[in-house]
Amino acid sequence: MKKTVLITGATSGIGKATATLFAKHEYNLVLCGRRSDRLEELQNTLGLNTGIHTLEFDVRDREAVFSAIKDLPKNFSRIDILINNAGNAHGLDPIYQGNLDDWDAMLDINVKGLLYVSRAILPQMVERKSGHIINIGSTAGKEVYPKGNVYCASKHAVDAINQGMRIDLNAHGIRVGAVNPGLVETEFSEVRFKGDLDKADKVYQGYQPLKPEDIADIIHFVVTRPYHVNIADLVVMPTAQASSTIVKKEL
Ligand code: NDP
Ligand code: 8X3
Repeated sequence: MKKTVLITGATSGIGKATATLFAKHEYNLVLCGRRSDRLEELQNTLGLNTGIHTLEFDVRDREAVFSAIKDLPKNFSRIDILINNAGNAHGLDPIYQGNLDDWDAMLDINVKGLLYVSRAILPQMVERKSGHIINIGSTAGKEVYPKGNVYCASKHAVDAINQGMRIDLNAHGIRVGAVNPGLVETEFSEVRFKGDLDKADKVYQGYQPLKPEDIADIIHFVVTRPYHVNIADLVVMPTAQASSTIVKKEL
Protein backbone atom coordinates (compact mmCIF):
# COMPACT_ATOMS: atom_id res chain seq x y z
CA MET A 1 0.00 0.00 0.00
CA LYS A 2 1.28 3.50 -0.85
CA LYS A 3 2.36 5.53 2.16
CA THR A 4 0.64 8.85 2.79
CA VAL A 5 2.89 11.79 3.68
CA LEU A 6 1.59 15.10 5.02
CA ILE A 7 3.94 18.04 4.41
CA THR A 8 3.34 21.45 5.95
CA GLY A 9 4.79 24.44 4.12
CA ALA A 10 4.66 22.61 0.79
CA THR A 11 4.14 25.75 -1.31
CA SER A 12 7.77 26.86 -1.32
CA GLY A 13 11.40 26.01 -0.61
CA ILE A 14 12.20 22.84 1.31
CA GLY A 15 8.57 21.70 1.53
CA LYS A 16 7.96 22.12 -2.18
CA ALA A 17 11.20 20.32 -3.12
CA THR A 18 10.25 17.48 -0.76
CA ALA A 19 6.75 17.26 -2.23
CA THR A 20 8.24 17.14 -5.74
CA LEU A 21 10.69 14.37 -4.86
CA PHE A 22 8.10 12.35 -2.96
CA ALA A 23 5.65 12.67 -5.88
CA LYS A 24 8.35 11.20 -8.16
CA HIS A 25 8.53 8.28 -5.76
CA GLU A 26 4.74 8.01 -5.94
CA TYR A 27 3.89 8.62 -2.30
CA ASN A 28 0.31 9.68 -1.64
CA LEU A 29 0.67 13.33 -0.59
CA VAL A 30 -1.27 15.78 1.56
CA LEU A 31 0.25 19.17 0.82
CA CYS A 32 -0.42 22.14 3.10
CA GLY A 33 0.11 25.89 2.97
CA ARG A 34 -1.76 29.19 2.92
CA ARG A 35 -1.26 30.21 -0.73
CA SER A 36 -4.09 28.55 -2.64
CA ASP A 37 -2.71 29.41 -6.11
CA ARG A 38 0.47 27.52 -5.30
CA LEU A 39 -1.44 24.60 -3.84
CA GLU A 40 -3.50 24.42 -7.01
CA GLU A 41 -0.35 24.44 -9.11
CA LEU A 42 1.09 21.57 -7.03
CA GLN A 43 -2.14 19.64 -7.49
CA ASN A 44 -1.98 20.18 -11.26
CA THR A 45 1.69 19.33 -11.71
CA LEU A 46 2.51 16.69 -9.09
CA GLY A 47 -0.97 15.21 -9.40
CA LEU A 48 0.07 13.82 -12.80
CA ASN A 49 2.43 11.44 -10.96
CA THR A 50 0.62 10.49 -7.79
CA GLY A 51 -2.36 11.11 -5.49
CA ILE A 52 -2.33 14.68 -4.17
CA HIS A 53 -4.72 16.29 -1.73
CA THR A 54 -4.14 19.93 -0.79
CA LEU A 55 -5.10 21.64 2.47
CA GLU A 56 -5.16 25.40 2.80
CA PHE A 57 -4.77 26.56 6.38
CA ASP A 58 -2.67 28.78 8.57
CA VAL A 59 -0.91 26.59 11.14
CA ARG A 60 -1.65 29.29 13.75
CA ASP A 61 -5.37 28.67 13.41
CA ARG A 62 -5.90 25.68 15.62
CA GLU A 63 -9.52 25.11 14.64
CA ALA A 64 -8.62 25.22 10.95
CA VAL A 65 -5.77 22.76 11.55
CA PHE A 66 -7.92 20.24 13.42
CA SER A 67 -10.90 20.45 11.08
CA ALA A 68 -8.76 20.16 7.91
CA ILE A 69 -7.10 17.03 9.23
CA LYS A 70 -10.33 15.54 10.61
CA ASP A 71 -12.08 16.06 7.26
CA LEU A 72 -9.42 14.45 5.07
CA PRO A 73 -10.96 12.14 2.47
CA LYS A 74 -10.66 8.44 3.25
CA ASN A 75 -7.78 7.69 0.89
CA PHE A 76 -5.67 10.47 2.46
CA SER A 77 -6.73 10.23 6.10
CA ARG A 78 -4.19 7.64 7.27
CA ILE A 79 -1.00 9.69 7.66
CA ASP A 80 2.08 7.46 7.73
CA ILE A 81 4.67 10.23 7.65
CA LEU A 82 4.32 13.79 8.94
CA ILE A 83 6.87 16.37 7.82
CA ASN A 84 6.61 19.41 10.10
CA ASN A 85 8.25 21.95 7.85
CA ALA A 86 6.10 25.14 7.81
CA GLY A 87 7.97 28.02 9.37
CA ASN A 88 9.99 31.13 8.79
CA ALA A 89 12.09 33.81 10.41
CA HIS A 90 10.48 37.23 10.68
CA GLY A 91 12.93 40.08 11.11
CA LEU A 92 16.55 40.20 12.26
CA ASP A 93 16.79 42.77 15.03
CA PRO A 94 18.63 43.14 18.30
CA ILE A 95 16.35 41.99 21.09
CA TYR A 96 15.85 45.50 22.51
CA GLN A 97 14.40 46.59 19.14
CA GLY A 98 12.47 43.41 18.40
CA ASN A 99 9.13 43.75 16.64
CA LEU A 100 6.44 42.13 18.77
CA ASP A 101 4.42 41.01 15.74
CA ASP A 102 7.52 39.24 14.40
CA TRP A 103 8.02 37.53 17.75
CA ASP A 104 4.39 36.40 17.83
CA ALA A 105 4.61 35.12 14.26
CA MET A 106 7.74 33.04 14.89
CA LEU A 107 6.55 31.50 18.14
CA ASP A 108 3.00 30.96 16.88
CA ILE A 109 4.02 29.42 13.54
CA ASN A 110 7.31 27.63 14.20
CA VAL A 111 6.41 26.29 17.64
CA LYS A 112 2.67 26.31 18.29
CA GLY A 113 1.73 25.59 14.67
CA LEU A 114 4.02 22.57 14.66
CA LEU A 115 2.42 21.40 17.89
CA TYR A 116 -1.17 21.84 16.61
CA VAL A 117 -0.51 19.85 13.43
CA SER A 118 1.27 17.14 15.40
CA ARG A 119 -1.48 16.96 18.02
CA ALA A 120 -4.09 16.57 15.28
CA ILE A 121 -2.25 13.64 13.70
CA LEU A 122 -0.44 11.80 16.50
CA PRO A 123 -3.47 10.01 18.03
CA GLN A 124 -4.08 8.01 14.84
CA MET A 125 -0.38 7.00 14.78
CA VAL A 126 -0.49 5.98 18.44
CA GLU A 127 -3.61 3.92 17.80
CA ARG A 128 -1.96 2.11 14.87
CA LYS A 129 1.40 1.92 16.66
CA SER A 130 3.15 3.13 13.55
CA GLY A 131 4.23 6.37 11.99
CA HIS A 132 7.18 8.64 11.36
CA ILE A 133 7.54 12.32 12.24
CA ILE A 134 10.24 14.51 10.72
CA ASN A 135 10.62 17.91 12.36
CA ILE A 136 12.46 20.53 10.35
CA GLY A 137 14.61 22.34 12.88
CA SER A 138 17.66 24.43 12.03
CA THR A 139 21.25 25.10 12.96
CA ALA A 140 19.50 28.04 14.67
CA GLY A 141 18.08 25.41 17.03
CA LYS A 142 21.57 24.32 17.97
CA GLU A 143 23.29 27.69 18.40
CA VAL A 144 22.24 31.31 18.73
CA TYR A 145 23.55 34.05 16.43
CA PRO A 146 23.48 37.85 16.70
CA LYS A 147 19.95 39.25 16.20
CA GLY A 148 18.64 35.71 15.75
CA ASN A 149 17.24 35.76 19.32
CA VAL A 150 13.56 34.77 18.93
CA TYR A 151 13.94 32.78 15.68
CA CYS A 152 16.72 30.80 17.40
CA ALA A 153 14.48 30.36 20.45
CA SER A 154 11.70 28.99 18.24
CA LYS A 155 14.07 26.49 16.65
CA HIS A 156 15.56 25.51 20.03
CA ALA A 157 11.96 24.79 21.00
CA VAL A 158 11.60 22.55 17.93
CA ASP A 159 14.75 20.72 19.09
CA ALA A 160 13.19 20.17 22.53
CA ILE A 161 9.84 19.13 21.06
CA ASN A 162 11.62 16.68 18.77
CA GLN A 163 13.28 15.06 21.78
CA GLY A 164 10.07 15.14 23.82
CA MET A 165 8.07 13.55 21.01
CA ARG A 166 10.63 10.78 20.63
CA ILE A 167 10.48 9.99 24.34
CA ASP A 168 6.67 9.99 24.56
CA LEU A 169 6.15 8.07 21.31
CA ASN A 170 8.88 5.51 21.92
CA ALA A 171 6.51 3.02 23.56
CA HIS A 172 4.21 3.28 20.54
CA GLY A 173 6.81 2.34 17.92
CA ILE A 174 6.68 5.74 16.20
CA ARG A 175 9.88 7.11 14.71
CA VAL A 176 10.70 10.76 15.43
CA GLY A 177 13.64 12.73 14.11
CA ALA A 178 14.77 16.21 13.16
CA VAL A 179 16.56 17.50 10.10
CA ASN A 180 18.40 20.73 10.97
CA PRO A 181 19.65 22.64 7.94
CA GLY A 182 22.07 25.53 7.79
CA LEU A 183 21.78 28.06 4.97
CA VAL A 184 19.37 26.93 2.24
CA GLU A 185 18.43 29.26 -0.60
CA THR A 186 14.63 29.49 -0.52
CA GLU A 187 12.10 32.26 0.11
CA PHE A 188 13.24 32.17 3.75
CA SER A 189 15.27 35.40 3.64
CA GLU A 190 12.69 37.13 1.48
CA VAL A 191 10.17 36.48 4.26
CA ARG A 192 12.66 37.41 6.99
CA PHE A 193 13.40 40.76 5.30
CA LYS A 194 9.74 41.38 4.39
CA GLY A 195 10.13 41.30 0.63
CA ASP A 196 13.47 43.18 0.41
CA LEU A 197 14.98 41.02 -2.35
CA ASP A 198 18.36 42.78 -2.38
CA LYS A 199 18.86 42.05 1.28
CA ALA A 200 17.55 38.50 0.86
CA ASP A 201 19.81 37.71 -2.12
CA LYS A 202 22.90 38.91 -0.24
CA VAL A 203 22.45 36.14 2.32
CA TYR A 204 23.27 33.58 -0.37
CA GLN A 205 25.96 35.44 -2.33
CA GLY A 206 29.69 34.61 -2.45
CA TYR A 207 29.40 30.91 -1.60
CA GLN A 208 27.32 27.90 -2.58
CA PRO A 209 24.34 27.57 -0.23
CA LEU A 210 22.31 24.41 0.09
CA LYS A 211 19.45 23.96 -2.36
CA PRO A 212 16.01 22.91 -1.11
CA GLU A 213 16.47 19.74 -3.20
CA ASP A 214 19.50 18.83 -1.04
CA ILE A 215 17.26 18.79 2.03
CA ALA A 216 14.49 16.93 0.19
CA ASP A 217 17.03 14.24 -0.68
CA ILE A 218 18.03 13.90 2.96
CA ILE A 219 14.42 13.73 4.12
CA HIS A 220 13.83 10.98 1.57
CA PHE A 221 16.90 9.14 2.88
CA VAL A 222 15.59 9.46 6.45
CA VAL A 223 12.15 8.02 5.63
CA THR A 224 13.50 5.16 3.53
CA ARG A 225 15.70 3.63 6.26
CA PRO A 226 14.55 0.25 7.51
CA TYR A 227 12.10 0.45 10.41
CA HIS A 228 14.72 -0.35 13.08
CA VAL A 229 16.78 2.71 12.00
CA ASN A 230 15.63 6.11 13.29
CA ILE A 231 17.68 9.14 12.30
CA ALA A 232 17.05 11.10 15.46
CA ASP A 233 18.81 14.39 14.80
CA LEU A 234 20.68 15.41 11.70
CA VAL A 235 22.55 18.69 11.07
CA VAL A 236 23.45 19.65 7.50
CA MET A 237 25.27 22.77 6.33
CA PRO A 238 26.73 23.96 3.06
CA THR A 239 30.42 23.02 2.89
CA ALA A 240 31.18 26.76 3.01
CA GLN A 241 29.43 27.08 6.38
CA ALA A 242 31.15 26.16 9.66
CA SER A 243 28.66 27.64 12.10
CA SER A 244 25.81 30.14 12.11
CA THR A 245 28.31 33.00 11.89
CA ILE A 246 31.24 31.48 9.99
CA VAL A 247 30.66 31.23 6.25
CA LYS A 248 33.61 31.14 3.85
CA LYS A 249 32.75 33.65 1.12
CA GLU A 250 34.73 34.19 -2.08
CA LEU A 251 34.51 37.91 -2.56
P1 NDP B 1 10.11 29.21 2.56
O1 NDP B 1 9.77 30.60 2.96
O2 NDP B 1 10.57 28.98 1.17
O3 NDP B 1 8.90 28.22 2.88
C1 NDP B 1 8.15 28.34 4.07
C2 NDP B 1 6.90 27.49 3.95
O4 NDP B 1 6.18 27.56 5.20
C3 NDP B 1 5.97 27.98 2.86
O5 NDP B 1 5.46 26.88 2.15
C4 NDP B 1 4.86 28.69 3.61
O6 NDP B 1 3.62 28.52 2.92
C5 NDP B 1 4.83 27.89 4.93
N1 NDP B 1 4.30 28.71 6.01
C6 NDP B 1 4.84 29.83 6.56
N2 NDP B 1 4.03 30.35 7.47
C7 NDP B 1 2.92 29.55 7.51
C8 NDP B 1 1.72 29.58 8.25
N3 NDP B 1 1.45 30.56 9.15
N4 NDP B 1 0.79 28.62 8.06
C9 NDP B 1 1.03 27.65 7.14
N5 NDP B 1 2.16 27.54 6.41
C10 NDP B 1 3.08 28.50 6.60
O7 NDP B 1 11.26 28.75 3.59
P2 NDP B 1 12.06 27.35 3.75
O8 NDP B 1 11.64 26.34 2.77
O9 NDP B 1 13.48 27.71 3.86
O10 NDP B 1 11.56 26.96 5.23
C11 NDP B 1 11.00 25.70 5.56
C12 NDP B 1 11.46 25.31 6.95
O11 NDP B 1 12.87 25.16 6.95
C13 NDP B 1 11.14 26.34 8.02
O12 NDP B 1 10.72 25.68 9.19
C14 NDP B 1 12.50 27.02 8.27
O13 NDP B 1 12.60 27.54 9.56
C15 NDP B 1 13.42 25.84 8.05
N6 NDP B 1 14.80 26.16 7.76
C16 NDP B 1 15.15 26.94 6.68
C17 NDP B 1 16.48 27.21 6.43
C18 NDP B 1 16.93 28.08 5.31
O14 NDP B 1 18.09 28.54 5.33
N7 NDP B 1 16.12 28.32 4.30
C19 NDP B 1 17.54 26.65 7.28
C20 NDP B 1 17.06 25.89 8.40
C21 NDP B 1 15.75 25.64 8.61
P3 NDP B 1 2.49 29.63 2.74
O15 NDP B 1 3.17 30.97 2.71
O16 NDP B 1 1.82 29.25 1.46
O17 NDP B 1 1.62 29.43 3.92
C1 8X3 C 1 17.66 29.07 8.83
C2 8X3 C 1 19.14 29.19 8.89
O1 8X3 C 1 21.07 30.60 9.78
O2 8X3 C 1 19.29 31.77 8.63
O3 8X3 C 1 17.15 28.42 9.94
O4 8X3 C 1 18.93 30.88 10.83
S1 8X3 C 1 19.62 30.68 9.57
